[in-house]
Amino acid sequence: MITNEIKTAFEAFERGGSIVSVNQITAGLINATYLVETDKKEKYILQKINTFVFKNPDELMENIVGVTKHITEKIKEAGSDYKRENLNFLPCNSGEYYFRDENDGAWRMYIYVDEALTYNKPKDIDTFTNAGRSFGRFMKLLADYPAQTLHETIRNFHYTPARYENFLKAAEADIKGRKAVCEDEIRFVTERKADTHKLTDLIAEGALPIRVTHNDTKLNNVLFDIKTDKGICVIDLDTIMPGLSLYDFGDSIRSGANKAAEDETDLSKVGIDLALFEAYADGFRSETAESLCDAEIENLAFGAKLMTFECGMRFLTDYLEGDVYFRTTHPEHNIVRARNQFRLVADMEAHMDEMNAIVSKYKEKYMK
Ligand code: GN1
Ligand code: MG
Repeated sequence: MITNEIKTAFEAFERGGSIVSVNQITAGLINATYLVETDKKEKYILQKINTFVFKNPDELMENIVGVTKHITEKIKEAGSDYKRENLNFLPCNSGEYYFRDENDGAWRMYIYVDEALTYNKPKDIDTFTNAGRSFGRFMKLLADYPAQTLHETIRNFHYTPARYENFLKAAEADIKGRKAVCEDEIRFVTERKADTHKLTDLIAEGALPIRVTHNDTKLNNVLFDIKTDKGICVIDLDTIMPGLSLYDFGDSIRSGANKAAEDETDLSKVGIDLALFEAYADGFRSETAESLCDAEIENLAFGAKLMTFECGMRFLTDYLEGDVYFRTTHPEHNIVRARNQFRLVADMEAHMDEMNAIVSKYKEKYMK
């Protein structure tokens, strides 16, 4: 629907032409995303930034513009098509890369990548290998980007010990009176307290390198080519921050190698698909063969478990706090998601040896 606020925001980017259609894309859980088509047959993605989640759009866009420009240079050097293999953000009439409307809404716009699609579930094994390649390549393209210049767009985003503290506070406050129905889930989390600081301890010891990472590597954050089914580029760049390779590997496994969707209610369908785990490990390692150190490789499988655990804990926290963060479609949505993620964690624990064996296999294949 072409609302006045969408029209005003679009016009701030001075692309000329008038809007002929607007379609909302609801795959993401955070921002409001619209595909806008004009009478000049141009297509754009117009996004209203969720400023409850991303409190500082200036810093957010500074990160994104810096990183996408860097990637564009790399793609140009390689003689490839940066208009397709990267997101191209547009400045608005003030020269800034986002527009503030009169109600304090923050909007940004980039050129729509045509003939592309996203998957919520891998279509087949190859799709997921290609997703691994795409996120691996993304990390590689940013290997020489100065991580210390990036703003922390969400504080402590994957700092799991802080997520754990927030969870404890939410359970303690129990402002919605929901604690009684999730005692089992609360126990599941507290029993795994030791896991929450395993990676941060390794960072403190200097054993794991800090890299520029995407941090939200859901399968549906990769654009695939309609014709070739190869990954074109990665999207949803809001959480690019200094991080661990294990976060990027781990969140992809969490979201794409689950046998079921993250909000499947029938928990008997939930579990780790080892063939998909292997496919992703192969794709990711093929692009990171040169860069990952032994301590990273040794923790890839654990990273998958930790990202799943952390996400489940975040869903549970949001449920306890009254669904203020993630987009939900019904009151039980967050607790359903939390139960689903914890089932996946338990299944990964049962298959940890197999997951580690797969990682070792690809360690040999991509030996430096
Ligand atoms: C959110 O925006 P989207 O839907 O790609 C969330 C991720 C969660 C994911 C769970 C900024 O990702 O961290 O893993 O939902 N993004 C943010 O589906 O919090
Ligand atoms: Mg997304």
